[in-house]
Amino acid sequence: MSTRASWWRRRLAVPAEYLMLRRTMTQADRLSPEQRAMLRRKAAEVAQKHDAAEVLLTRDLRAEAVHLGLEMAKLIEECFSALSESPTLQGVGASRARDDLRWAVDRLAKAPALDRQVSWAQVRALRTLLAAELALRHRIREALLGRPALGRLRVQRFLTVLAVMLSPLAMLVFVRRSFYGPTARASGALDDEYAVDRVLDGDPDTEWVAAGSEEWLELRFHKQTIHGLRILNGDILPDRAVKEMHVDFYDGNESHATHPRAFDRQHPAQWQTYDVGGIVCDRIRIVITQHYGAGAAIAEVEVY
Ligand SMILES: [Ca+2]
Repeated sequence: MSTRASWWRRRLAVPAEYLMLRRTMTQADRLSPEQRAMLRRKAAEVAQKHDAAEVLLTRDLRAEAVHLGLEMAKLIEECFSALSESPTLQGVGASRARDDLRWAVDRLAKAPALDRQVSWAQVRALRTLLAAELALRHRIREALLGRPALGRLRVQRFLTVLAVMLSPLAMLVFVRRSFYGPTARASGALDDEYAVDRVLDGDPDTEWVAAGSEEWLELRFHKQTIHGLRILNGDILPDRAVKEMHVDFYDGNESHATHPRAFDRQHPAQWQTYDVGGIVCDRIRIVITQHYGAGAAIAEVEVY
């Protein structure tokens, strides 16, 4: 009888942790603000090296791309070591991605220094390494959230589960967003309350607030045909909103940029719509070229 009870307890532990985030919060409390800031810097550096390695690969600069990939993997391992007790990094998906990462590092450890000597097998290993990083990125980001941000995430998950239980349509939307929906990242954020995922929560009263003056925000998703983009300017903080921006639509490394557009300063904030008429795309970057007041802010981004 006790075996049966413990079996069910183990089966329920994963969904219970997903909803309640108890262990995640306990682990978050063990990080000092300095440790969290240092690990966030490393995570930002990981994303930066990933992007740079992709650019180098498109120019066939294989050796330097491998070099950056290995540096990126080293930083990921450092983040993993510091966050190994976090439940978000203990699941099957995280474990598989980390195995892929180590497999790729083994194959790249002795990669030659000249581009022409880097084999296609090593290029494939580098692509595996980059894919593993993408799979780990949001997990590491979640493990680095502080208690207030985790509290908001818990409320968001409760509301999502409630909506799914009440509506088959909501379930379809949830499944589609889980597997095909965008994830967001940005050059920086003012703090946890104004993190970049605020642009995808469907709530016009929450927003991403940029940390500095020259900022960008990027959405990544499975390659698909999109018809346009809607962006709602920020209006929560009195001195933070976008004044001018342009949007780059990417398919792999091919990009199509829009002309700069201006936002009027309005309260409530206005939407800008970009109709692109059906293009294949896997990444959209919003580049802020001017802002009102102390910096930029965006409340919502919708891809259609
Ligand atoms: Ca929002």
